[in-house]
Amino acid sequence: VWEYAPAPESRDLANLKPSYRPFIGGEFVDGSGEPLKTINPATEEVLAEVGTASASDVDTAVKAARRAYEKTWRPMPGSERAKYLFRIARLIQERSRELAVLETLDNGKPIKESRDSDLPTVAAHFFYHAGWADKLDYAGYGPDPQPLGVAGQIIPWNFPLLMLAWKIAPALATGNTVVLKPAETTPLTALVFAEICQQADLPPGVVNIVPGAGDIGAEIVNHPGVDKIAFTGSTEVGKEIQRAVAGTRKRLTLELGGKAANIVFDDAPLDQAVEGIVNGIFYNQGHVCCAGSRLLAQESVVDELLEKLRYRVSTLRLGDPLDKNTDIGAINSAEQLAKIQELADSGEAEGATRWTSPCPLPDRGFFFAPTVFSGVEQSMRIAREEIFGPVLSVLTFRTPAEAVAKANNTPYGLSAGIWTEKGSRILWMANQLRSGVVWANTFNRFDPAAPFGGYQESGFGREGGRAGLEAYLHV
Ligand code: TXE
Repeated sequence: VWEYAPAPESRDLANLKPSYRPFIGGEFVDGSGEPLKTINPATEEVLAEVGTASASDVDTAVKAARRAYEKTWRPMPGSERAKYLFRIARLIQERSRELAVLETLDNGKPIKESRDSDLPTVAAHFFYHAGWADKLDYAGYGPDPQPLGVAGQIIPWNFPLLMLAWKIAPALATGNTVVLKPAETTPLTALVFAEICQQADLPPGVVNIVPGAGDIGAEIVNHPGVDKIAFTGSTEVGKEIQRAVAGTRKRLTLELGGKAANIVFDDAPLDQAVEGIVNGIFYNQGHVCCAGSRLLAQESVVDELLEKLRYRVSTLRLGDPLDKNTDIGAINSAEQLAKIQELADSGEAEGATRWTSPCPLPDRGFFFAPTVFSGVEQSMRIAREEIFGPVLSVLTFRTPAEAVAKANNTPYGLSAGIWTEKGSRILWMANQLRSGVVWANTFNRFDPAAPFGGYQESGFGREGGRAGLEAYLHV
């Protein structure tokens, strides 16, 4: 019998922390927006009430960012900016346990992921960019490349703190100041990050955090004082932002949805591939823009691969995200759960074979059992649309050329995976695949030195590496 014990931490954090308010000009302020309640998706309990920003708070934040840009951050030598970024990186490490627990409570992701993957990668991102701050001339941009100014940054709920790091670290390293809006369902770690900015003595106005819903994101996008917009989220909203920015002087980078192919050849070490497939689609409940949501298996091995895969998936533990043995946590919101259910049902209705892991589901909270669809055709919605949940669609191919054609048969183009022993095939495939990232014999590996971003409707611009710096500089 499944016994679901509510996480004690969720009750401890039920009170409003003074910092769960907008952070503008170096201070936590009472936002004049309607307060929002953020819930723990594993228990459906209210975690905290968060003060939100209004349009006029966004205006104040942009002005604070502009002042900081002109008076302190832009004139400051890169070597000084680096010190602040190193300090922030170390404070993130010092507070990583608190941040990991809070991320898990607010987002629903397993603690072993937030502790062992999100938080170390967040810190690494700040360390990496701290290293660039005084070396931009070595990046080949001349002795003193100019920043863009004030960056408006809008992030989603799937990796709340990591997406913040991807946005804020390069912006600050290159001398820009920021106004960032976290997602409405996961604002908490961004506000602890604001506390860290205070602890690090970051000059007021360099980082401003404005919690709120999509309308506050739109206020940032449309504000005339913003020089650059960086957005990660749905393709739909990305297109809306692109339309809003068209005809203005604002620079734009978009990191949007995906429908990645994870391609397994018959010479691949299958057990290793199974681990990569599981990691590719079930990591973070599949709430990953680069998730390997389409498995393309060579026809000669599909039966063996499916058998191994179903066995392995049935061993995944689903449940309390704070339990360190949990592999699959909660779906972030009721809306996202409904979207996953609807798309999975469409797969069945369109004739694919549905297999669901026999794991028990808790009787409250938003959970969805790992699901594998076989016999999937390219025309089916589950092969075309981003599900953003723990649902894998399995298709087959015979030749490398057919694998490439099927992998590229998507309006997206964020990532892909290849599993084969043949190095020459990896190189040929990587060159043929229209996607920003190609992993070979691994999946979902992230490194701040490696540029990440999409082709086609997955967006444009890169985050990470040298290319990520260019997104915040006049080069
Ligand atoms: O995204 P939204 P949602 C995909 C995924 C998911 C779907 C919907 O398929 O199921 O999108 O998720 C802010 N102007 N991805 O609805 O709405 C919003 O407040 C400016 C993939 O959560 O795009 C939030 O901060 N901002 C993706 C952020 O945009 C606006 C990650 C993202 O929310 C806005 C998330 C507007 N008009 C979802 N409307 C990925 N690439 O990883 C909303 N926002």
